[in-house]
This record gives sequence, structure tokens and C-alpha cells, in this order.
Amino acid sequence: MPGGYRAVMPRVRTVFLSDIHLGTRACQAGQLLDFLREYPADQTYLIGDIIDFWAMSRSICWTPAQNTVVQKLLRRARHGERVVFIPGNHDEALRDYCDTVFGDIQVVAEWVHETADGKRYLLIHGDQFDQVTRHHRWVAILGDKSYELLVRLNHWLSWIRRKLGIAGYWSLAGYAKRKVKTALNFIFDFEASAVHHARERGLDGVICGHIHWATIRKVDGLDYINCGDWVDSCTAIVEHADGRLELVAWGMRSRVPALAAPVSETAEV
Ligand SMILES: [Mn+2]
Repeated sequence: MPGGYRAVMPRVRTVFLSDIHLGTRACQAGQLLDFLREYPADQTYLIGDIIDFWAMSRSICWTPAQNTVVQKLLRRARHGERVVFIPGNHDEALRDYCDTVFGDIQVVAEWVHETADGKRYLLIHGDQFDQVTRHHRWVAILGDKSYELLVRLNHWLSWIRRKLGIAGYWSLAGYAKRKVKTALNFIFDFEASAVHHARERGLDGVICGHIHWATIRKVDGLDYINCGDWVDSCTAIVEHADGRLELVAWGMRSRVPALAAPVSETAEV
């Protein structure tokens, strides 16, 4: 409908958020505030990389909107809602405070959440499953459309190279394809590893973050759920009163879905 007017959403049972990266310029705090306003919840899980201490050690960008995010979360906790903070790698400094409570927010290394319909999920940030590197991992996923664009671009590049008399053939699309394949393999390894961990614990699945790629899907028969991020995609997972889990692509409401990566090439996950 025009103007984007929406009815206020009914209260959800649970909100799962990860990779907010407060303290960075890229953090979409304004969008997150809009989301929080529209999704009141009985419990909120913050699944890592909420505050980006890594980036803040280089330069701090702390906006009024980011301040408000913190205030809103503290207020939720103060008003008797359960707020649980599971530190990630960018806020690993807070891992020293696991099993403590501050400002009514529980800090834990991981958590087992039971949905209204009795499914049990491991809640963990996920850097533990990042086999490739724990530090500067860039992941670029290109959609099919982007690939088509590259093929066309490559056509012109070849033409220019021919005109300039540059010998040999170099495929931009081929190069991109190899990069995408590497990135996809990285994600598949990550998912398999996360699900394996949940299976060992006898759980129904895992809810994590870290790779900035939101999804709800079956992996090896278990539920693999990723909250995405509030840097690029503005995504969250919500649990409805009946236990149904839903991916909310908040960032897609107001803009054309990005063809290219939900993760920028230079992003540190
Ligand atoms: Mn992370």
C-alpha cells in the first residue's frame, strides 16, 4: 500500500538479533529502532557482535540513534522482559563477563532457547564455527543477476582489450565465479559446523549470526537459523506466540533488494 502504512504488529514471543555493530558508521541504528518499535517481545536475544569493540579501537562512531538502541534494550530488560546477551568476536571483551548480569541483561557464552512449540535451539554467535579465519574474513556473494551483468561487462572488457591489442584472455566473470564459489563453500562449511554442534547437544537446531547472511533452512535435517545483521541487510528472526520462527527482512521494506552481496567485500565478520 502507498506510503508504507502498516498495522502495528502483534507482540511476538521472542526477537533474535545479531551483528548490530554499534560504534561503527555502518550500523543501521535508525532502522533497528523502527524494528524494535514495531516488534515488542517477551524476550530478546542479542547473539553477538552487538557492540563493535574492534572497530572502536580504530575509530568510534557513536550516534544518538545508537545511544537510543542501548537505552531501549536496557529498558526492555528493566521492564521485566528477558534480555540475554551472547557476546561475539567483535565484542569478545564481554566474554569475561559471562554468567553475570548487568543492567538486568544476562550475559552468557551460549544459551538453549525453547520455543512455544517445544523445539530447543542452541543460541551462539558462531565465530566458533568459522574455520577459515577468526579475523579478517571477507565474504562476497553475488546474485545470478550480478553474474549476468559481469558476463556482459566482460564482453566489453574483452572488446577493449582486443582494441588495445592486449594479448590473452582474462575472464572477469570467471574470476568472480571462483570468488563466489570460495565464499559459498565458506558458508556451507559454517552452516554444517554449526548444525553439527547442535546435533551433538541433542537439540533441534542452531540460531546464530556472524556471517551476516540471514536464513531459516534445514541443514542435514536440523534447523539452521541465522539472524543476519544490522549493517547491510537489516534482518532479524522473530518467534511468534505459537513458536513459529520468521525471518524479518526489515531492510527490504523501503528499498529495492540489493542484487549483490548482503555482506560487503571488505566486511569483517
Ligand atoms: Mn562475528
